[in-house]
Amino acid sequence: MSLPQTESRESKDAVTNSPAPTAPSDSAVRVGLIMGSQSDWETMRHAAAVLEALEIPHEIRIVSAHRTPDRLAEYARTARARGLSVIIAGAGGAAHLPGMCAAWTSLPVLGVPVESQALKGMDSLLSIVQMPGGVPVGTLAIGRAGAKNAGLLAASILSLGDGALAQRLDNWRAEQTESVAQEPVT
Ligand code: RP5
Repeated sequence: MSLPQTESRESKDAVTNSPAPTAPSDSAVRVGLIMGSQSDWETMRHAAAVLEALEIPHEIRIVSAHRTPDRLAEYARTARARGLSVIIAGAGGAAHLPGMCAAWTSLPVLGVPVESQALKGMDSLLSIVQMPGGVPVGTLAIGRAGAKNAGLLAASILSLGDGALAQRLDNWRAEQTESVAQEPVT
């Protein structure tokens, strides 16, 4: 399991090679997975697991809207030019990360409300979902299911221009269907 990093091999390659936003190579980072804190990793690792299973190159960063605002601005403003196609942003509590990320970029931003201790993620959900008209964030469910579905939704978006990924995604869904038992274990 890889932990969130401040730098990754993929991102260095992406910056160094300055990939064209509309024509990424197979190995170019396509999804940015960001979270407000190390404490979010336990949730956001489920998004990373899906991206890994579907062989989608991605980078993982801690970017806090409140504690590292300049890092957020730099990350989001340069995301498209660095070749990213989708950003998954997870945060909890006063969860401004996805919304502020969407304010800085017109790339699709998928927001994952991390379950907070105090309010069970309702604070996170409402902070992320109630964006003003004009700056959208695609908001997923609270917690692990939301993170997993953010990975799958990112894959769906990317599959629009990637037939091989579309096939991997269909295979993933078929395997999921196969895995559901006819009867519960009693
Ligand atoms: C948010 O505050 C983070 O996204 C995290 O969910 C929450 C708590 O952060 P820590 O105090 O655990 O670093 O910004």
